[in-house]
Amino acid sequence: TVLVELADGVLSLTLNRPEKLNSFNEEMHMALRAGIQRAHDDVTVRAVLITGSGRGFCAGQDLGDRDPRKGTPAPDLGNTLETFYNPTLRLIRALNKPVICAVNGVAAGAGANIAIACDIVFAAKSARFIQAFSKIGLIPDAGGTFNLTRILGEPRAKALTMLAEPLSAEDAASWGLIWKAVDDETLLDEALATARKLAKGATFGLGLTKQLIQASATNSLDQQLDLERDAQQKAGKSADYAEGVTAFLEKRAAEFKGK
Ligand code: LHQ
Repeated sequence: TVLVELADGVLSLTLNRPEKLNSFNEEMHMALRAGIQRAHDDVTVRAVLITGSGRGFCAGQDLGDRDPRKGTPAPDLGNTLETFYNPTLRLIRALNKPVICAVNGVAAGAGANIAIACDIVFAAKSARFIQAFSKIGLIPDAGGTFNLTRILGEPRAKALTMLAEPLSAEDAASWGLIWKAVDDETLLDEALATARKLAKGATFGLGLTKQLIQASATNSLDQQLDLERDAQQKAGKSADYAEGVTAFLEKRAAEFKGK
């Protein structure tokens, strides 16, 4: 349910249930999580690329997994989040390596919010982001209430989630919700080129940068200045910093090792 490929330091994870628009069943949840866990554990992985196969990126939870018409008791969705979605969200945010997302088609419900939780998001111009939850009586999960509100502010976060109207890739980019909307034909090449470039970069420093920016959500300026001091101290002792300065002085391209 998830295609996994490691090349040039980039671990590509392709959601692969195209006939269901890559909506999440339990197997796909566990496969995606295993992929991101591998990125944590494997030092040869220096960047991650998440995309979807077929015409969609991800339609959120597979709603065919449970059918209220069959009279089954209401499922415990809190448990579903705690067991399946929240660990994946936490793993993406905790990973000290850049996570690039290539949104190749519709991203709905938790599928939209997992995309938004990635570090650098490209979307095909034909892709749409739909906060579909309100249409079925649910709340925006997978970090949606946190990320949408921080990125867009309350007015847009509330309208997007309550109205569940599709947001085009170009609007998502102009609203600052994603990095770039690109032509459908070039999406994967551009996202992969970016992932490869980052994988060759000073990834130790990139991991610190990611954590600092995420920490700022709940910190004061004073707390961030303290964090910057401590992180720069670590970055300053890294082999990548020594190599970066040496390469600059020698007027050549740096060869970073990610440590
Ligand atoms: C699907 C799905 C799908 C199954 C398309 N499931 N089959 C929820 C509950 C539990 C715990 C915690 O969290 C959550 C979080 C959530 O993610 S809630 C939100 C769940 N997702 C949705 O409500 C989106 C449902 N899908 C749609 O609204 C549409 O399919 C979109 C707008 C995504 C795409 O529309 P179209 O491009 O017109 O495609 P389609 O509707 O024709 O879908 C293609 C096929 O994929 C179709 O199957 P079929 O056999 O008829 O060809 C759909 O039934 C299937 N599919 N989404 N979530």
